[in-house]
Amino acid sequence: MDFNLPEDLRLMQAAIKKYVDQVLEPAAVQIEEEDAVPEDVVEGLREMGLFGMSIPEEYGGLGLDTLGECVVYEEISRANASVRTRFSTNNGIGSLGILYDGTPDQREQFLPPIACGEKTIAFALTEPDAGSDASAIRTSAVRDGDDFILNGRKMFITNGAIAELVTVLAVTDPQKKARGGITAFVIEKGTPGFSVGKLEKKMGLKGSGTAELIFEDCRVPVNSIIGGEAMIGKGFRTAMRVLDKGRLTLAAASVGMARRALELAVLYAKQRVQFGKPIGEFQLIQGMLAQMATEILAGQSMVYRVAWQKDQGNPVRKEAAMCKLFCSEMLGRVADTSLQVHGGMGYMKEYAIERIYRDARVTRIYEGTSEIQKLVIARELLNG
Ligand code: COS
Repeated sequence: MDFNLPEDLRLMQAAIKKYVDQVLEPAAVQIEEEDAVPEDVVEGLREMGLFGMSIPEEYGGLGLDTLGECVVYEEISRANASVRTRFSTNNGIGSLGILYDGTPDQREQFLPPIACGEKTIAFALTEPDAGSDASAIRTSAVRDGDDFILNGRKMFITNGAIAELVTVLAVTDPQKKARGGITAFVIEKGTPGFSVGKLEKKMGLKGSGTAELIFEDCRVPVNSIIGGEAMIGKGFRTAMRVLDKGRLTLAAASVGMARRALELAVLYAKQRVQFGKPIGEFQLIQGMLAQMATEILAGQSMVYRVAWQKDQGNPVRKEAAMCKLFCSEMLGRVADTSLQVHGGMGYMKEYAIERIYRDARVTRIYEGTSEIQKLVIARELLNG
């Protein structure tokens, strides 16, 4: 077994680390206050090719494998969780359906502008009455000649307000639902009947826009179906495959955030003097640091191994759910412990751990709650 990252990946990791330290860290306060990722930061992400890091080179992407993608997400997430979400939908949940199941024409048309970051793509599955129970979506797509007419509302859509393209899951056969009744469409901004609704105000992830999308008699041609006619009714499976990968990359991001929380705790433990010595000299603090570091290594090892397993062509549905479950829960514990090491200072906005603590909370919820991950794991154990 060789646990060394390939040379080209190590170079990329080093370049991103530099970008994080020189550009993203200093921009963190601005992102938080303005609740937006500044355009010069977005341009920097474009220049590094990050909008298309997992998209094959033939479509203008970097063509990184899953391990490479996880390493990048981990490194970027050390700085800021919302910067990751700015480009992650282009690599993951937004574009993957087109990559997996799109027609050759759809790939040619949509992937190059997504890969270079000229266009942002979002993924619209969740609805007010369909969160964990994804197959309960109600947005309908009714056939009318060579068109489909969509009606319904999507909520909590990351990048929804800024996206030029959206992958939308809609019901084409209410009787069949998840088994042949849900279809995936790719819909362009500006299509009559498609509009952006409410922008959410969130506890954390400031800078990552979360929007409601509204479809009112939105007419789209049959060739908006990802994969064309042949894929009518097969969209739920596409969405689930997309989420399998999304869960793994989110686990990698959780590891990156946890690493940052630990770095901050170590720094603080060395600097903060109480009872006449740095608090890092007290065994109770040392115990916290040791526990955090150990859990991070466990999470990172899982992610790298499962990413490698996926890159070998193995199914990883259960393992991706395990990574998401463990790493997001681990991040919750690490962020909490790091804040505890900071004491009262950690509760103050001027310390980065306050933001990380809030940003961490949603990782146990989005792209499938911890409870859904357990359900996926248990089903595989019992039925696999
Ligand atoms: N890959 C490929 N196909 C999958 C799949 C996967 N990971 N998971 C399910 N499917 C297929 C099943 O094989 C089944 O098709 P067949 O009957 O043809 O075999 C179909 O999809 C329905 O699957 P299932 O019966 O498991 O559906 P359920 O309604 O019971 O729900 C869960 C499945 C709970 C796993 C799903 O609703 C889910 O992931 N929920 C969470 C949604 C989520 O993560 N939301 C976050 C917001 S989106 S960013």
